[in-house]
Amino acid sequence: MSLSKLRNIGIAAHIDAGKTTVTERILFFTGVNRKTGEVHDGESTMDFMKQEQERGITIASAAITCHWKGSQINLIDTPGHVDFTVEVERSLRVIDGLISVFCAVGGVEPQTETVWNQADRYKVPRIAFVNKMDRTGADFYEVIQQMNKYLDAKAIAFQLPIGAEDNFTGIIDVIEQKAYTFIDFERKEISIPEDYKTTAEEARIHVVEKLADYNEEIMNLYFSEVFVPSELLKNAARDAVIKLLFTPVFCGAAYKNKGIQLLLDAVVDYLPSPIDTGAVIGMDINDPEKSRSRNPSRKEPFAALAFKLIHDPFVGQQTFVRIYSGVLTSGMQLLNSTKGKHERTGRILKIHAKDREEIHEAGPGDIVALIGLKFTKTGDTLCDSAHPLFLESIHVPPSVIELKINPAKRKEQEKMIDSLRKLTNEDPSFNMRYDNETEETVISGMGELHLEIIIDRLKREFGCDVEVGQPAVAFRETISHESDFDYKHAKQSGGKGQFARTVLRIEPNTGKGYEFIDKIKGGVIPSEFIGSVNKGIQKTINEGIIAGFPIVDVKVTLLDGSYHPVDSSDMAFQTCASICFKNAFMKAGPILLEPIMKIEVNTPDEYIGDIVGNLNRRRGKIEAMRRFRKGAQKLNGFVPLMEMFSYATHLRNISSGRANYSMEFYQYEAVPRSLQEDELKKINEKKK
Ligand SMILES: Nc1nc2c(ncn2[C@@H]2O[C@H](COP(=O)(O)OP(=O)(O)OP(=O)(O)O)[C@@H](O)[C@H]2O)c(=O)[nH]1
Ligand SMILES: [Mg+2]
Repeated sequence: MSLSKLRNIGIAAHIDAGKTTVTERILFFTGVNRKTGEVHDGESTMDFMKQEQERGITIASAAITCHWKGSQINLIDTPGHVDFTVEVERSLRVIDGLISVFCAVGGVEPQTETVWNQADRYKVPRIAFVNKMDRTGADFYEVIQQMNKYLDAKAIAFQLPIGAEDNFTGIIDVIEQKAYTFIDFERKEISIPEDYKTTAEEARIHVVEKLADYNEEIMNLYFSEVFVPSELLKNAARDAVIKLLFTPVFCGAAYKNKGIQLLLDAVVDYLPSPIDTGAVIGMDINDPEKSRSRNPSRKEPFAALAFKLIHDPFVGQQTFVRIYSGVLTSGMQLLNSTKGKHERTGRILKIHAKDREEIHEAGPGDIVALIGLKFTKTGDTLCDSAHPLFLESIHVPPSVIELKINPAKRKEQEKMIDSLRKLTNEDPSFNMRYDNETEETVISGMGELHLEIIIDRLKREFGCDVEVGQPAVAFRETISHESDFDYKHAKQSGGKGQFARTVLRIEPNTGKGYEFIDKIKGGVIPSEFIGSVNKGIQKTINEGIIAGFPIVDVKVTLLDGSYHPVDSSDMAFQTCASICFKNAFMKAGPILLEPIMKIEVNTPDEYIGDIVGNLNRRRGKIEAMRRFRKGAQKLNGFVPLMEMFSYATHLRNISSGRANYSMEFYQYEAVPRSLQEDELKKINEKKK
């Protein structure tokens, strides 16, 4: 198959918009499945995890391959719930095109905006599908307006719905000026209904006008008032989609089997192949200023990105990679340039939801799972060791909720840690740490649901029963100003003593993480111990100082020091640096950082006063309020996560269950000075 016939695409949207249902119907209409499995019956092919089936939601992204009109489509279905946003992130990183799904009633919802921004970040061309046209309140034109207003999507209708809600009976193809209706599982061409003729013609003129902006040939025809052929319009539209200039909008009702075949046509017609996407641009491994590119060709050196790890009880660890260039064969030696280590690929598998097929070779554009990799993690580059490069990694949001976890049976401690480690390998937004003071394991993730799923998986997949504490906020620690400290660590206890001295300067490094600078001159600390100093500091950084939370955003400069030819050692320098750093930290105005969340509340008008009042009491900041439906408003703002536990119940009580909300991480901010003292006391008391 020619690469121009390949479509690597994803499907993303707000929770419940119908992504999985659209995917299921795609499987059905392309002949992969003989029957349609419903998400709410726990019978979809894509949502095959037990936890997904029980809850009727998608948790992990799943991939499937199908064929349509001579093209091969590799499709990744992603979850909509904010807690699993890293699944969207990694999928967007490796796909060439996206179907952005909208609910015809809900329009642009909070997660739609998030996903849209993520797709912008990875520059993924997209088309829009307005689903659920059969639902009460469905309004195709309103959704397009919202896309333009809130997403700046430059959205244009490429289809028009015939009727809406219960009367949604068909779809008009604007470019071809054809109409279709859907009977059972068939689409049938009909003539455009009389009362839609003018609207349909106007819609086509609108498309022509828009495309004239990007295409000279169309512009000339338009000005000479000559009919613009459909083929020309489609080619120009394809070009504009690939250049991210605009978004064609399609519609349907997946659940009612309406509009899916036309959506598949649109995927083939408008979304890019790896050839259209062109060369992937990476970085030279020695010089980040120099770019290195790879064309999607079998003749180029091998380059691929690992984007997902799954622990499979039958085949062991599966590492999913997207290949950009070159050829991969089983047994081949590769360089993991991110880790600086060599890897040998074992078997190569093609994955279809939960089934797998072994293949012996894979090339540009392929998405495959590799067995047998040892060091590779999500976001790592795999490449030809003779032609190394770094590819852009994957953005991972911080984990903001944590809880303590203990094995139900004491002797299962090791098994629990081992299982948790496997889960952290799979999911970069899930972390674990050991609290030295309380001698307990603490796990952290994106939200309460995220951790609930992890605990459920621990039980079912790993047979590991655990006891957990209450979810709490994952704070961070940092400093507010610069400070220096000079510390000498000297111990003489019988035989060989310990000696090390370090002088450290620490400064705030907002948003830039941890940085270590070595300014030692004249070998006053031998080079072999510089690494020990860094290691000692990093250990302390992970453990925290004022409340046991990881320290972020500090720049540490090693200014001076001294050593002893006999008594100095790696250990002595680690201990010295750690104590020196702790002292400098305490002098530098230590502060506690708390996660601030972006919140959106949808509510009928009558509750708005109570909701705003309540959010204010939770230290919330309201940014905007807008009407999104008659008698209902959307409220946007920011709130500290710490104040938001039990908010769901509260909101239900205030609004008699009629308001709903969604929340996602925004950024870390300092806990207000007036609260820090109290908070620290609470945290440290809990540990006792
Ligand atoms: N009326 C109507 N319901 C639909 C339509 N498409 C999907 N649904 C229903 O909406 C619910 C959610 O659908 P899903 O396909 O699971 O939505 P999703 O976007 O995959 O949800 P997450 O993966 O959890 O974010 C299910 O009960 C579907 O049957 C549609 O076109 N019309
Ligand atoms: Mg889903």
